[in-house]
Amino acid sequence: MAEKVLVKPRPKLKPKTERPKLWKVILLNDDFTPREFVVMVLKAVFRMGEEQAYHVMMTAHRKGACVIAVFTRDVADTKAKEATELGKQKGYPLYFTTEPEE
Ligand code: TYC
Repeated sequence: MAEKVLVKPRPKLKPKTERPKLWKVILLNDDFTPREFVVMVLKAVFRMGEEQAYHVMMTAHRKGACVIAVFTRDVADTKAKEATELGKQKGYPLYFTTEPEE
C-alpha cells in the first residue's frame, strides 16, 4: 500500500498590491533668494529643464508654495535637504519641505 505523504499546506502569500506612500517635495517662496538661483537649483537637483524650472519657481513666487514632484520618502527627504543646503551655502533662506500624499 502506498504511504500517505502529508504535505503541509503553504500559507498563501499576501498579494503584493500595496504601493509605498509617495511624498511631495514642496518649494516655499521667500523674499530674498534670487529667481535665477531658484531656477538653477530646480534644474540641478530635480533635473528640470529651464522652462519647467522657471514655471515652478514663478508658481511658488506668486502663490507662496509649489509642489515640485513626488518620490519615495527617502528620495524626497534627500532631495529637499540637498536643495535647501545649496541655498544655505549662499546665505539664502530658500526652503524645500516634504509631506505625504493623501
Ligand atoms: N520671491 C523671490 C524673489 O522675488 C524669488 C523666489 C521664488 C524665491 C520662488 C523662492 O521658492 C521661491 N527674489
